[in-house]
Amino acid sequence: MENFIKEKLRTKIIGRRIIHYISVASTTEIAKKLALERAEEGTVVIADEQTLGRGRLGRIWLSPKGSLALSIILHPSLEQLPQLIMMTSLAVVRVISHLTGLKAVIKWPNDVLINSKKVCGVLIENEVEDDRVEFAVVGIGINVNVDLSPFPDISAFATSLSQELGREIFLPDFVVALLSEVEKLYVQAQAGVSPYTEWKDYLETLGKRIRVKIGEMIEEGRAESVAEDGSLFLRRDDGSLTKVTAGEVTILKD
Ligand code: BT5
Repeated sequence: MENFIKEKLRTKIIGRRIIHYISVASTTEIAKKLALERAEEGTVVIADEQTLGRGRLGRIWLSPKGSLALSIILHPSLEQLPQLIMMTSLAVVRVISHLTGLKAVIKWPNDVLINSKKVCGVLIENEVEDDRVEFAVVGIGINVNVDLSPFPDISAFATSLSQELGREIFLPDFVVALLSEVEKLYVQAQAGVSPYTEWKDYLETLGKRIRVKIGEMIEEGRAESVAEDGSLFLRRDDGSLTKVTAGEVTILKD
């Protein structure tokens, strides 16, 4: 897989080094270890299968064979840090659209959905010291060629590209397109062009009544808008407005 990717990839930063595993606990865990050992920016860790894939807040991300699990080491500025989640989910939506024609949308803050079902999760982990980003690890998990029916914990609200398409897609081509798209958006962000406007257009959460779980706290209201740093403005039922930077969203009935 890595030879195919290296041959086809025309990027300058992302994929300078590609480390491919058949099975690992978590590509993000490995990428973080490498980043702490000063691995160069653009290093990509990719696995055919993860045995302990990580979601946010200690949750588990299931990555059986056929799905895509990869993590990218980046060195963004502090200002670019909040844009990483936007550029990554936007890159995933664009690539799904280009390669399959399927319409994907973004559920704030980090999910990509097709037909209201989760097809991809993004996890950004970073290390900041004295206002300097030491590194960020962008973790992307996508259900590409998987049948999720043997996974009852998620099969009701998750889907895969092959399930939606009725056929499998060539995974290495998908990886090349994804890394290229993330790089394009990353280079643009470095030149001062934020992914914000296009990202916002794909946000299915806006305008909906939602419940957000923020740690132990719960807020309810209408998702009114998003700020340039990606945080969400929620209009509570009493008319007051609150800004949410992270949380777990449930869409409520109107
Ligand atoms: C995420 O967390 O959605 C981020 C997932 C990031 C995974 C990538 S894979 C490469 C890299 N290496 C890692 O170890 N992680 C990253 P969160 O928003 O917390 O969602 C987790 C929840 O999604 C779980 O509690 C399940 O309900 C659901 N889930 C788990 N596996 C899933 C899957 N394959 N497809 C759809 N939903 C899933």
